[in-house]
Amino acid sequence: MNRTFIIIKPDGVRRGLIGEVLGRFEERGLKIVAAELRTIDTATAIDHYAEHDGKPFFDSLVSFITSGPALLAVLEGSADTWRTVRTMIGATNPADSAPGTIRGDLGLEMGENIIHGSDSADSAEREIGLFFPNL
Ligand code: DAT
Ligand code: MG
Repeated sequence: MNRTFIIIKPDGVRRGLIGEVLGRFEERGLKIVAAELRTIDTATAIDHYAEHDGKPFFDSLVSFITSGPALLAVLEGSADTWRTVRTMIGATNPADSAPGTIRGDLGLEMGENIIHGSDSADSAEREIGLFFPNL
């Protein structure tokens, strides 16, 4: 069992894309082992995005991710699940996110880019602990 963490960001929830995005993971064969619709509080958002603290987009990133309900989920696969999910999400820059990926099919913005996915096994463990401490 190998897990990773995703957030369908407030833009994705607002646009009604929860089913579309979770459906892609389910069709791929990943199992949803936890899911919750939650408006992330500011302290948790700052902790989650700590690696970006000090960057010019940090404040807008935190206010965006806390701007409304987000869908938090833990996905489980057999191995390298974080990497499988990142590949399905696509590149951060919309100019580089390939068709067939979530961002490449559904988004066109650098900030409001629908979904977050952990970027390493260590990040996955840290983020699952931050958002689902009882899991
Ligand atoms: P990712 O979400 O692909 O892991 P990241 O961790 O580098 O990307 O950045 C986190 C989020 O911050 C990203 O989804 C969108 C926003 N962001 C990143 N770089 C940015 C930039 N140069 N300008 C504006 N927003 C940016
Ligand atoms: Mg990241």
